[in-house]
Amino acid sequence: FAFLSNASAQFDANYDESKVPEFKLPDPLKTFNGKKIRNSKKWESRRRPELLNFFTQNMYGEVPGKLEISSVDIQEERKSALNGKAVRKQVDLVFKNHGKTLDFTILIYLPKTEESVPLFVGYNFFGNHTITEDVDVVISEAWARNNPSFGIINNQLTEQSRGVRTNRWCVDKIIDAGFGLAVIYYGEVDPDKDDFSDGIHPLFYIDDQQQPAANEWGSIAAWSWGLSRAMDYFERDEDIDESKVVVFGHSRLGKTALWAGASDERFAGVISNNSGCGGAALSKRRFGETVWRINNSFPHWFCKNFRNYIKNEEALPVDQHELIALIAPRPVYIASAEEDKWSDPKGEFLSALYATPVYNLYGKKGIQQTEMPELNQPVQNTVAYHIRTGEHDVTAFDWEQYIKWAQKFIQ
Ligand code: GTR
Repeated sequence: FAFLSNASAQFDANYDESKVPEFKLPDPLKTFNGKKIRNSKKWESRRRPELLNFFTQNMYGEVPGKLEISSVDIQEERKSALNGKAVRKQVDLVFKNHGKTLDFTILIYLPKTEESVPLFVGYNFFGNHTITEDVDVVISEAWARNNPSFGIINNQLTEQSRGVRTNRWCVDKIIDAGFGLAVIYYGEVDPDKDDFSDGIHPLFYIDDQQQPAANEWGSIAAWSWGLSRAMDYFERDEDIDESKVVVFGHSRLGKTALWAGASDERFAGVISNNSGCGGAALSKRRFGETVWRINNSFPHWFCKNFRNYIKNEEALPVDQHELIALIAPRPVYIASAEEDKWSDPKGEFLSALYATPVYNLYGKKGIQQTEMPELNQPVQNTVAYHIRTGEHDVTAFDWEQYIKWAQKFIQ
């Protein structure tokens, strides 16, 4: 592909509703062979598996095998963190396969209580130490994308970026609401660059294999895999209620959260914050970022088979509303931002709406209005949606809504 910078890609993307192509959305309640699905049993035995298989083989890619945690190393545990209101743990998960090793660290804050607690888990973009001012959070040595405004040069994280993303993680609000928060630096699982010689992928290579096969995992599936391994750890940690773990992610990490929730049914709920193309937004609308753009700018995110749909979205036998439907009947929250046109807010809303018939099979309430809600007016059912004012970001408003919704549907 010719390289297109994100700025120029955004410039010539379609943002005109009248230029959205006409398209027919596949019916989540009709099998690829045209059989109507009338109940949750048939959904689970026939339709859900074929959809999951399609997304696995043609979009995110298959994980080529199983790998258990080799060892859990509690690097540090403090009974009194965040001014005494929380317990803090930094837990290192180590993986070994084919003579190679990978480890990643989960930073966990839990409210102080005797009970096991529900938890939000999500990745961060620039290291665990960015989400809090807490000076005891260890700085990752993994490769990071340069970001001079955070003092990140030479792909190394330093003390200078401590606390720079506190605005995106309302740790105090989360703890005060009785939830724990676990975060992981995504670069420890797979550095976000078009290079399959690093991160988790090589641990699965056979002989002199250099990269995944065309149906095998890109980076989004690799990051999702990491979340599932974190879940393996939560199952072992008595302070965490593993039946109440909500996976959260923003943007590319929102795509990751959706895929983690779809592919691993142990997650009790999913929050997609501004996930856009390849996440909650319908591909067939070709609004903002498209299948072509995303594979062009980020060739490593999806499996190679997904390239068959570049400028060919009409050939897709699925769309992203069916990714959301794979999460049913578990609660899912899709959120957009008004100025984040690149992520196609309307396409995100429509996905939530068109996933609703699958939730209805379980007697769960999805999105019941066909028009998008007003700005900053969340609709919170088992399927929830909001569009807030502002840009592509995670804000206190977003977290306030997620907490309120999770208190109702998860806690
Ligand atoms: C953009 C990309 C989006 C979204 C975003 C992000 O460059 O085009 O798909 O993932 O990055 O992750 O912030």
